[in-house]
Amino acid sequence: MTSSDRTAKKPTSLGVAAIGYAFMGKAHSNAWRNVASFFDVPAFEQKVLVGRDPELVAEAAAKYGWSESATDWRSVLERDDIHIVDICAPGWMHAEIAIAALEAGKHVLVEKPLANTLAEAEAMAQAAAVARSRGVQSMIGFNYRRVPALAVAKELIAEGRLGTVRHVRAAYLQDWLVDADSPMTWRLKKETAGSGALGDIASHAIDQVLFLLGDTVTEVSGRLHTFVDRRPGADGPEQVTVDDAAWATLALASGAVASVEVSRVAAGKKNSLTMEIYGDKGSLLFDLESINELGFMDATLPVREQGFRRILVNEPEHPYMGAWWPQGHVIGWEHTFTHEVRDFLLAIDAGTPPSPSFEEGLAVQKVLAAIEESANNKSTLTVVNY
Ligand code: SOE
Repeated sequence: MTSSDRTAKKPTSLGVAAIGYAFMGKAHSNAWRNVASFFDVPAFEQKVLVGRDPELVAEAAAKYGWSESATDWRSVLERDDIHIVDICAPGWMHAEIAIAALEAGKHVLVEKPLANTLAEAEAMAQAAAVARSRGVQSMIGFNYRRVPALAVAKELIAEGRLGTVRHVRAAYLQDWLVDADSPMTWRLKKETAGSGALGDIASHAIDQVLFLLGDTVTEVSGRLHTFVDRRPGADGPEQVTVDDAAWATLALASGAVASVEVSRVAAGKKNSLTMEIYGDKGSLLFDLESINELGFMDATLPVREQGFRRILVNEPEHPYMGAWWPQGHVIGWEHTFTHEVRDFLLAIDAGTPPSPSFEEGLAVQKVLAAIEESANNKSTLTVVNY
């Protein structure tokens, strides 16, 4: 089959392959397994789970609802019964698999960050544009766009309820590396992870700034820091080659300014993505550790009535919530992946490009690269070229 023959045809049931069965593979598998029980989505089948270790991947496939397992992703891409490839493998594998899958005519969902390097991200965005012209869709898994409270935040900002947004504080703080004896992992090596907290979690925070404000970044100043530069490896201490924490200020095309702060060594902060958005008519507060809540301050109210109110984002009127439980029956982190898979399936069915696209993933990657450049050069300003 030549690549020009690989225009997507509409099958009666979409065959899905997922690549990777660790943390993200498990989260995505859970979404594939549950999505049709709650949302009206086109017919699909969890066909095959791919991983390197034959026994472990077979065990994971059986546990997570996949019909089969496989160890060679290339042979899976050759199958006519596979229409969707969900890439949950680490970032260093994204570009090769995603580009091959798109060229094979498969719709691709890929975990964030898009890639470990700007060059790979650019090649992926290019491949996505070519595939899209043939009806083949692609999306990057910035799952926090599918938190109902953040989707409501975006609606309120777009409706002008905050007036002109002046500044944003975005922070993503974790503490899983606070112990200096915490062992070496692939996430702490530049060659496998690309960067540390920067690519892993600042990518989410930056994507949220762009998503919520519908804005673009023009200038960046950044700082990276590694607090523990050697960690126990299998044969003794090994060098950590990525950052533990990162800081940046971003100038946005609208004139707003965002601060971004991320850390894996913030003791007590387990998985706290906080977004604070301040406009001239109101403000919004969100914390992932209270995922069902959104704080809203309406500065157009009389001063004596002003103050942050807590919106419990659990009503059927709220995005995605009508499909779940009665009011007040809260949802959690895993639901964001179910929403992501639902939106991806609907976009494929409708033939409309889903968001966030690979191009949107590339925009985040450019900001990450600019933060790194600014930090390395100790320069106060790095211009982002869109
Ligand atoms: C680890 O820091 C991690 O699992 C990230 O890789 C995810 O993207 C984030 O959602 C939670 O933390």
